[in-house]
Amino acid sequence: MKKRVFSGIQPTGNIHIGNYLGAVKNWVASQSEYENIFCVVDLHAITVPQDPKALRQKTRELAGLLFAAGIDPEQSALFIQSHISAHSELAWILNCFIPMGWMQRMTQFKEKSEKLKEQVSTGLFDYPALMAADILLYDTDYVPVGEDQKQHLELTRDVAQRFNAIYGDTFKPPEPVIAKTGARIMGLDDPTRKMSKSEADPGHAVNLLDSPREIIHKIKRATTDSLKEIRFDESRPGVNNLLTIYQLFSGLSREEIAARYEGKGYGDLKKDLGELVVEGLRPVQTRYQELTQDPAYIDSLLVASANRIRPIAERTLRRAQERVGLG
Ligand code: ATP
Ligand code: LTN
Repeated sequence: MKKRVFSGIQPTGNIHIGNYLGAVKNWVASQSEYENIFCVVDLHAITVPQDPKALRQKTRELAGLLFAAGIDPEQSALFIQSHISAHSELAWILNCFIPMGWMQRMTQFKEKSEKLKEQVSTGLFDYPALMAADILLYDTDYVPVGEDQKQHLELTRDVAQRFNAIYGDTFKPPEPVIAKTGARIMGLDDPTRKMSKSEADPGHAVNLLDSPREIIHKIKRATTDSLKEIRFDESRPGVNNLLTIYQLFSGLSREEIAARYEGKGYGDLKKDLGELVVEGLRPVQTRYQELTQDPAYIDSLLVASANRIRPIAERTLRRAQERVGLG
């Protein structure tokens, strides 16, 4: 029996190389080893204000990009969260016994709510309960995510264990899988903050659909420091971030990269990195253009996936409903 992997990604903003290197590339690489379920989490997206038309379009665009990046519909399920109502239904049950104090500790909520101020919804606060439902519905073994999701995964494990302690064995506590390199790609404009979809500055992130010109321009303008030497060094976040991106797109070791840039300047590194990223994203972009010629095909793949895995989710939901005395 293959172990089961579940992960999700929000159809908000533009998918960037942080999402790609920290999450999607790893999902693609380990597809044959596991039974995979990947989810475009549109219910999570509406925790912050969205334009309805744009959300529907972004959801399809993201699904197309995930297929283009190598998610193979033969090996992996890829579906839209709102197509399986068990996600919302289990989230409600979990809501009713997750202590408020656990939720109040979530740093992502604190960060996002500071930015949104009076627009903060109850759904944003409750985001981790829905995420726990996503994962627990499928008896997930592993959840590959970027570093920023670690706390939500810990909460999910705690939720499973607490529920099991109260009602008897119901949920499988999942294990997070966080890559050693690339789990936290930083913003190009400000390398002290994580690269994020919801950042407005156009120089912040390289998006998967950026043109070669845009990619080269953004990398050229990336913030570094006034020192000269090019080496991996956590205390120099700008150059460290560029070198990490270089490492992941080139497949070279840190030592090989350090040797290659000995005695060279930031200009050389940025020029080469721009070209490397352009070439690295080219196959994804080409495949995306091909796939989107036929939007109905993408939709049919999403629906087929949802139909295939819905019974798993419904079985778990029923188990939880029975345990708490519903129905
Ligand atoms: P936002 O910052 O607007 O919340 P996001 O960029 O974090 O969005 P998500 O859809 O929330 O995007 O994340 C999808 C996946 O990408 C998750 O596994 C997440 O951990 C990972 N991820 C997000 N940002 C980065 C980053 N800067 N570096 C590495 N992985 C990342
Ligand atoms: N919260 C995640 C997206 C997400 C997810 C999930 C990831 C929603 N449900 C389940 C893994 C498993 C994010 O913001 N990156």
